[in-house]
Amino acid sequence: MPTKHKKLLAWVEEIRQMVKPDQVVWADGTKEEYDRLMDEMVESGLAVRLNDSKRPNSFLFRSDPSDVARVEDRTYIASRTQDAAGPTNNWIDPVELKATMRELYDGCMRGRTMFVIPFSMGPIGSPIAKVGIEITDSPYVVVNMHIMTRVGQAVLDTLGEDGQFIPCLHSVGKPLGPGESDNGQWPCAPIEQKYIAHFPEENLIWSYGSGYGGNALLGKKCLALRIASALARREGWMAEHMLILRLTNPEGKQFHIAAAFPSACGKTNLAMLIPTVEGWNCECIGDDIAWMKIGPDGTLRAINPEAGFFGVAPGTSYKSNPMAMDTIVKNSIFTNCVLTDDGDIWWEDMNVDIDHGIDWKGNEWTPKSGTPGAHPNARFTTPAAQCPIICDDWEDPAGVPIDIFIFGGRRTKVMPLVHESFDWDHGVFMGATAASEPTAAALDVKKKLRRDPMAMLPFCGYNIGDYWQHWFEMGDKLGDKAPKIFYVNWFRKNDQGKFIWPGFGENSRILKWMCERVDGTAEAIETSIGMMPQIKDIDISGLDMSEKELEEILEVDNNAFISEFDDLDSFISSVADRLPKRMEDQIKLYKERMKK
Ligand code: SAT
Ligand code: MN
Repeated sequence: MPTKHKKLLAWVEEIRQMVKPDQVVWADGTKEEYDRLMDEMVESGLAVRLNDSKRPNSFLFRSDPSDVARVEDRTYIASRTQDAAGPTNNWIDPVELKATMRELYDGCMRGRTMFVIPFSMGPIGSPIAKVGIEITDSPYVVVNMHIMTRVGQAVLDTLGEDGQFIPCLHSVGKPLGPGESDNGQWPCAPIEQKYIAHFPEENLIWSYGSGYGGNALLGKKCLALRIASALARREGWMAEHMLILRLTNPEGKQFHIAAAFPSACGKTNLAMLIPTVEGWNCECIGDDIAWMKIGPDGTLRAINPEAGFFGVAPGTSYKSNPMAMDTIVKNSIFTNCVLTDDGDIWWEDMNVDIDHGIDWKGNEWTPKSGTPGAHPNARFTTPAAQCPIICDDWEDPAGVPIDIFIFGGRRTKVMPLVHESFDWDHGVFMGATAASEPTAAALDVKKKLRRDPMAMLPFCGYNIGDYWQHWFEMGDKLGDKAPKIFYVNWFRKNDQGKFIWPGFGENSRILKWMCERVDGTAEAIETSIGMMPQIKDIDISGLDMSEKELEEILEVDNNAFISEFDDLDSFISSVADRLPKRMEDQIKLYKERMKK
C-alpha cells in the first residue's frame, strides 16, 4: 500500500467490497503508468494512437453516442433538506439515493480494474489546494486525470496519515461477465441509470454510468465547483466557474481578470487571447475554474485548481485560438473528433480542409456527408504547462490579485457589447441574472434562453439564494479592494444572422477599456443597465466594422429588457424566501431605471 492513511485505506476497502473489481491499482501519476494504460487502450481498440510525426504522444477516443456531454437531468445535490439544494438543483434524499446507487454499484466493477487516483486540485501542498481521491474503473479517466490534475505519490505524502481528502467514487456502470470484454466499445450505462451525485454535507461524490468529461473526471465540475462552492461558503472563500488571465498594459502595469461564461461560450478562447491592441500583453492562468480567497493584503487572490485544459474542440482554430492550437500539438487526448486519413485529428471550423476521414461515430465521413464529423461537444485534454502563453505565476500558491470580474453569455439580441456595474451589489445582480442561449455542453437543455447565474447554474452545490448572499458578503469583506464588475456579450447578430462584433483577439479592445476604468482613465456614461462606453471610447480602427454597427451593439433598448421582466420574475420567484433582501432591492432599482 502506498499510504498508511487509515481512513483512506478503510474507504478503499469498503468500496472494493461493494464494487468487486478483478484487481485494485493505485495510480502513481507517472509517465510509465500513462504509457502503459494508453498502450492497453490502443490494444483493446478503445483508443487510436495518432500519427507520431503529426501529433506526438496523442490519442483519439470515441465515446458512445449516448455519452457525449454532461447530463444535467441526472446530476443531483443530495443535501439533507431540499431547501439546502435550492431551486436550481435536482435534489434527492441522500439516504434514498445512496440505497439506489449502492444497488447499482454492487458488483459494478466485475471484470475490471479498480483504480485509486490520489489527486490535488491546486499545486500540491498549497494552502488553497484540496486533495481528492477518485476511485474509477475507467483507464480513460485515469489518463485524463493525469493531465487535468496533479496525480500521484506526492499527493499521498502531503495527506500523511490523517489529512483530509474528498472521496470521489466513479464507475462507468458496465460490469463484464467472465471472458467478456468491451470490444473497443466505450463502456457506459443507459441514461436512466446514470447518476452524478453530490453529498455536500459529507464532501462526497458518487458518479455512476457515464465516462464523459465532467461526469467522470470528478476533480473538475463535481469537486472544484459543486462540492467546493459549498465548502467555500462555509469557509468564506469563492469557487467560481471562471477563467483567469493577466493583462499587462504598455507601461507594464498588470491587471488580473476572472470571467464567468456558461460552458462552450468561448472561455478558453478568451483565456488565451492575443491582444490586437498595441503594446498590451495577455497571459493565461486558467480557462475554467477559479478558487479565490482574500489574501493577507486584503485583495482577492485567485488560483486555477486544474493542471490542464478540457476544451471544446469544434471552432478551435488558428484564427479563433492560436494558443490553444499550439498547446494541443502533443501529449494530448482528443475525444469525439474526426480521424484524418494521415492519422491526425480534425473538427468543424478548424480552418483546415479535408475531404475524407472517420467521424466521431467511427464511420467513413466526407464534408458532403451532411452530418458533423466531430461531435459539437468534442473535446481536447491538454497540459496547461504546454500553453505558449501560460503565465509564469500560474502555479503560485498565493494566487493572483483579481481586479476585474466579467460575466456574460451568448445573446444574439438585446444585451449590448459591454457594461459596467454601478457598484458591487449591482454587479452581483448582473451576474445573478445573466442569461444565455444554450450550447452543446449539456445534453438536455431545451430552453431558448436560460438564466445562468454567474455561469454556475449547473455547478452551484447549494441554494442559489444563499450563494448570492455569499457574494454580497464577500463584497462587504473586500470593501474598496473588491474587483470591478462588468458584463459582456460578444455574440450579437445583425438581421442577416451575422455576428457584428469580430470577437477573439479583438475582445482586447473591450478589456483595455475595463482596465482603464479600473485606473480611472476611461470615460463611461450612465445608462439604465449600468455604465457604458460611448462610441468614441472604443477604438475600432482597423476593424471591418462601421461606427453604425458599433452603435447598434452599444444600444440599450429599455423596451427589450422590459419585455423580459416576466422571465426575470419567474426565475427570481423560484428562489422564494431565500432571496437576499439586497437582491430584491437591486431588482426594484433595475425596474425603476427601465421605466424612466
Ligand atoms: O463539464 S465538462 O467538464 O464536461 C465541460 C463543460 O461543460 O464545461
Ligand atoms: Mn466549464
